[in-house]
Amino acid sequence: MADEQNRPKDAKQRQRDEHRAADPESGPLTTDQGVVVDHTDDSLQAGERGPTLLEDFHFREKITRFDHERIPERVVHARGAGAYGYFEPYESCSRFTRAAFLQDPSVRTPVFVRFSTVQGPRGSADTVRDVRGFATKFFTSEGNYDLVGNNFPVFFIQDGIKFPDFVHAVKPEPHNEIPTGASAHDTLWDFVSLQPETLHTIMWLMSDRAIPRSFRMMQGFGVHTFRFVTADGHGTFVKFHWKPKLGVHSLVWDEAQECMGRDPDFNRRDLWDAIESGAYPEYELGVQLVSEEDEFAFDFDLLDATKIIPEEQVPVQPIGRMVLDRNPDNFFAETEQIAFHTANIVPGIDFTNDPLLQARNFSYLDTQLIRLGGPNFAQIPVNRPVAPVRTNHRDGFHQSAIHRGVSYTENSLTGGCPAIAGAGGEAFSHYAERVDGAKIRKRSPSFEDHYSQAALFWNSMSGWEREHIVQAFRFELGKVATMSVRERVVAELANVDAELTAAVAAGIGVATPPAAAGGGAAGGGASSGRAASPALSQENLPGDGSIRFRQIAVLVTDGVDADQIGRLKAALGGDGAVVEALAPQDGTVTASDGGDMPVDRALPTVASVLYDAVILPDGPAGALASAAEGAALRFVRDAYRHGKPVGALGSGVGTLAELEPGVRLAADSGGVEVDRGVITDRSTGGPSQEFHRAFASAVAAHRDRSRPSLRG
Ligand code: HDE
Repeated sequence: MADEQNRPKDAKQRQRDEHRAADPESGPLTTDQGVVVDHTDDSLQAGERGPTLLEDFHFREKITRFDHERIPERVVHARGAGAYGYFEPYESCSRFTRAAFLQDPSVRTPVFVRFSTVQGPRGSADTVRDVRGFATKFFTSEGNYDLVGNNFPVFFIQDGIKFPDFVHAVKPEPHNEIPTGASAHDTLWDFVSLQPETLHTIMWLMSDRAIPRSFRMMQGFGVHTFRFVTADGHGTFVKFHWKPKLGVHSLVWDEAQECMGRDPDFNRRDLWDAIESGAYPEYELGVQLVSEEDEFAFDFDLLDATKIIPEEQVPVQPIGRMVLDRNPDNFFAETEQIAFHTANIVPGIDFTNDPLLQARNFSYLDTQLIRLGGPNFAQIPVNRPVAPVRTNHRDGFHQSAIHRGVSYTENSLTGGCPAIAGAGGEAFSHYAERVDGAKIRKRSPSFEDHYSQAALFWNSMSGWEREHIVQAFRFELGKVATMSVRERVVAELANVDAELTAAVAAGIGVATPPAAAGGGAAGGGASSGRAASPALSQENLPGDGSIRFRQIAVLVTDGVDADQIGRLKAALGGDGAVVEALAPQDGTVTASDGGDMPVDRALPTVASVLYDAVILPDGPAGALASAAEGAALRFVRDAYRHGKPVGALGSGVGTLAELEPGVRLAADSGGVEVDRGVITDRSTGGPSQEFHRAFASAVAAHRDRSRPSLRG
């Protein structure tokens, strides 16, 4: 926080200063009217045991204000976490867009990003299986630009008119409001079974992409095809991609479920703490560009939001980077009141006729009107553009500007101001796309193929990713009570891949249907063409090898070598990781030299699922196992079966074998051994540089996929 005060402020941060409430330390408690209050713990009453008096304006104001604290939560994406930061382009993008914030690498544009889950209410757990929202507001010099994306590149439906149906299906069942934050129930799968267009995105939802380890470790996508426009009016189709510097990493389902109980704020806390500690999350913005001449060069429609453009066909070009470096001051004022709108665009960016995007361009403004209680929500500090605002809009609920002068165009009384810029120059002008056609309520035939890209996704997955997808389908469909729904989903899967279908069917008590001829491929579903896009596999998104703000547990007990713990903390902490000494109880442990060594946390208050890796240091073998009464044992077993890096030093190797008898240890070579993410060094005194390097690279790789327990 001290650092926060010293850093130079951008335009948005300076604007926030103007709106910060009075510092509580600057004077005594007052009413909303500024009257100083003498006492706030007892209401005004007639006599010591008498009734409360209506004239107690402080009491009435305090209670009324409390009664009115809540506003409607977002109908979708209710649970979220946000942060401020900046965006800077690598070089001028003037060849394909005139957008001012994409021109000058020396200009940083302030941003606010809100990450979210979709289905659950504000108080639901973070680690549910769900799409994650990735919404960015750029406070550009030409006005606010909102890129309201998700961590999947595709969506469940093709036309926005179906959105209420989809959301009603995925939300908890209407009669009992169960399940919270989960898609594993009848209505969602009934909808899926009847709407083949959902299938591609359902494949993503069943993959580990739906349970990210961290908001810092997931991709973001604009989903729709948008349009870039140059200064001379030339249009280019564009898809937006955010790529995290730390790579794309996920939880496994067992961990995700346990996290919901151990720390329902798992992702939110990670984002907050990482920023507080200075480990700023960073993402690269990339674009896929398609010239207008190539609009019909694909075997899918660019306007269909259930399709990706495979990166092997159109490479992603990096154009800039975004860093999130400030937490908000107040969750409600900022993260809750931020109002995104897909129609907030700036000169140089425009829409396409994607029917999902067109619907969103109506919905987001409409939703803010009800959620934020009227049309003046752009005046809420977090939403205020840093570009000047001069409108003729007036009045309405919560008007906070004191407008002067007349409010119509044209006028002669205020000198014709605000002036009309006219076409060209700094003004936004809509891209002059030629459109003509009959009014029809009909889906374009070019949107018809629902299976090829579902199969493309499946074909692109590595072995472990496929196993996790099968397990996810089995879990979700296994929770569906209506057998005919399970059967219909499996019948749909038969259009994607025969192996997938058989594996899912076998787990949920449904007969394997005959292989469908869907997607035009006889016998094996659409996958039999075996087209694959390696860019879709998380295996190919490892990140920059950094372990910034990864959480590493070191299990300690009396007799531990305190110097070794210090060296571990220095080495891995030097890489940016957080290294914590966990002991059976809080306070201190007695180190081998007889001194007290501070403990960071008591083992019973944490769990392996909250850490990325664990180390058993040198110390009396077995002491930890007996002292921790199961907490250490469970910790190490969970870390091992979840494929996390496990390190052991000196006699810690013996402790590891005692705690997890299933562990496979490489033969003692007298140095550092690495076997399937288990890094050991039986010599005393470490960690050696070699151990440090091997362990850090295992943490950066996130997980060893070959542990038998992970293979289902
Ligand atoms: Fe949204 N969506 N959406 N959505 N969406 C909302 O707006 C909607 C869609 C996304 O952190 C709502 O302010 C419709 C796709 C994010 O504040 C609402 C359709 C994508 C967020 C709404 C879609 C998204 C929202 C609810 C189909 C990814 C959270 C509250 C036509 C590209 C933004 C709000 C935040 C929020 C409507 C589909 C992403 C109701 C009608 C596709 C990240 O306006």
